[in-house]
Amino acid sequence: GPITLTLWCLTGTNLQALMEQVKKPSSSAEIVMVISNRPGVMGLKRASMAGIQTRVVDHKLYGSRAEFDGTIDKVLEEFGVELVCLAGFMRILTGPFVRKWSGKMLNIHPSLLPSFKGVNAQKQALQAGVRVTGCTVHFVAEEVDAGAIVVQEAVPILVTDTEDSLSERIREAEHRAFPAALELVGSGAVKLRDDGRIVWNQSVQG
Ligand code: 3YE
Repeated sequence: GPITLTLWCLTGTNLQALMEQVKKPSSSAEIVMVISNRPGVMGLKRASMAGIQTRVVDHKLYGSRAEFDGTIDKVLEEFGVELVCLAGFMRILTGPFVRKWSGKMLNIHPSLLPSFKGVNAQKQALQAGVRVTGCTVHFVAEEVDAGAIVVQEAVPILVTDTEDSLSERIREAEHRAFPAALELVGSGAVKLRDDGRIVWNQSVQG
């Protein structure tokens, strides 16, 4: 059956790419709702224009990370969410929440992990002087940006690149990589084992 999906977003361009992906007849996914921790962001507008339900869970209104994550968890349960896609979401999630959604939560990061973890990955790549970087879609594990890798796409760094021009090239790669990872997990072609390693089921078309 169709897999239900939740997203979090800022500018929402990755959300837009996922919304376009799930419209395809071949897609194994359906977007059931979008959650944002920031009110008024573009991603919420994109979702409501497409008739997708939205919720704002503003982290500033919670006294602890556990209470914030607990509220998110309740909303995900309420909507019967089966897979969570973090698309521009910038908060570190707590261990209990991450463990509960293990194998059911993907994040996208703007570098070829395990290089350049954390914030400003594009700036880190420019400063390191590497000639190739990219993006990574990975399962979310408790250690930030360290979960099992599902899809990567390499992006060249040009000698003329600024942080903005490189970020834009990486963003274009993200709009291919995230939909591809969604389908791999949604179709069952890729699963996360209890030991945190990935299993590829080659009998599933993907
Ligand atoms: N949480 C865990 N594991 C993961 N969250 C994300 C990925 C991921 C995760 O793999 N356990 C930078 C977070 C890095 C940071 O320090 N964030 C601040 C807030 C900054 C803000 O609100 O703009 C914080 O205190 O959480 C998603 C990507 C996380 C990016």
